[in-house]
Amino acid sequence: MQIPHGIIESLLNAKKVVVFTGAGISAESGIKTFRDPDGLWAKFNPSELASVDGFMSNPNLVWDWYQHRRDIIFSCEPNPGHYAIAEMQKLFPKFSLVTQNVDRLHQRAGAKDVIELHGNILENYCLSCKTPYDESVTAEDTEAPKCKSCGGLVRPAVVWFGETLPYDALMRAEEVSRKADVFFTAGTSGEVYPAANLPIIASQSGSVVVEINPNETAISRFANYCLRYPSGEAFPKILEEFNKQRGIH
Ligand code: BJW
Ligand code: ZN
Repeated sequence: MQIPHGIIESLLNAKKVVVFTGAGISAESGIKTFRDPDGLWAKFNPSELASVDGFMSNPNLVWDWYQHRRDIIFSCEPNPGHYAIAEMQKLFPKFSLVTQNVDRLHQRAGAKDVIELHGNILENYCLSCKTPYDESVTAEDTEAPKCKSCGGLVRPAVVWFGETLPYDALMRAEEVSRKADVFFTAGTSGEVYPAANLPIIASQSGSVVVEINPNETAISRFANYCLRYPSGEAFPKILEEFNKQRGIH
């Protein structure tokens, strides 16, 4: 794989770097994406499984689906893409990692201060009173637990369709995107808003936008460079080239 020199040159001059990730970054860890031909939404209905209405109609079905996905995530490991991004974080004065992923694999690879736009799948809270539910849940818990404070239904701490994103996370993500010298968008289809605005904001603010995705996406046209490779190969290669060149500079 050849990394265009313009990407490395931009990184050598960059003070502020943003990496924005989606489900594709975890694909090489064995976690399914949503919109690929074998993705979750090819088999499951998002309005049944990823909305408050769906959860209210059939809480135990939704809970069980998330328990199943948690089991898969626990059995998976971060891949070379996650590790290379965590390494890159140490190399720039200002580096922000913004993810739509709920799997916490970036953190398990050592990344710090990850901005999570769509929550996380490991925690839970009460649908009614919003109190965090700190009891540990195991694969045997196939029914949605009840809140200890109000008896309401406990749900996973992810962001479903129709729900607003965590305000602070979204504000920080938009701000770092506006200020980025180099902005990577990796493993995301760019179909889901408001997250998909971030590469557009970066592009309109003059960042060098690099897309890492084997396939063309809704946001490819905003990218200065498109690397059509899996992120588990592209990020380690970028890191290697960058380290080589920075030794020379
Ligand atoms: C690889 C690879 C490898 C493969 N290496 N790459 C019309 C216009 C604008 C907005 C809307 C609209 N209609 C409705 C909306 C709003 C809606 C939305 O955007 N819908 C669109 C689908 C049309 N958005 C919302 O509802 C959001 N909230 C909101 O807008 O609040 C304001 C509001 C409130 C009330 C009313 C109206 C507005 C919330 C969105 C929440 C998204 N939640 C999910 C589920 C999380 C929980 C869970 O995990 O179950 O988040 S959906 C799912 O999609 C998940 C993801 O984070 C998100 C994005 O997906 P992602 O990461 O891009 O994955 P894929 O599968 O789409 O793409 C994977 C990519 O990887 C592909 O391109 C592959 O090629 C690539 N790939 N292998 C690199 N090895
Ligand atoms: Zn409650």
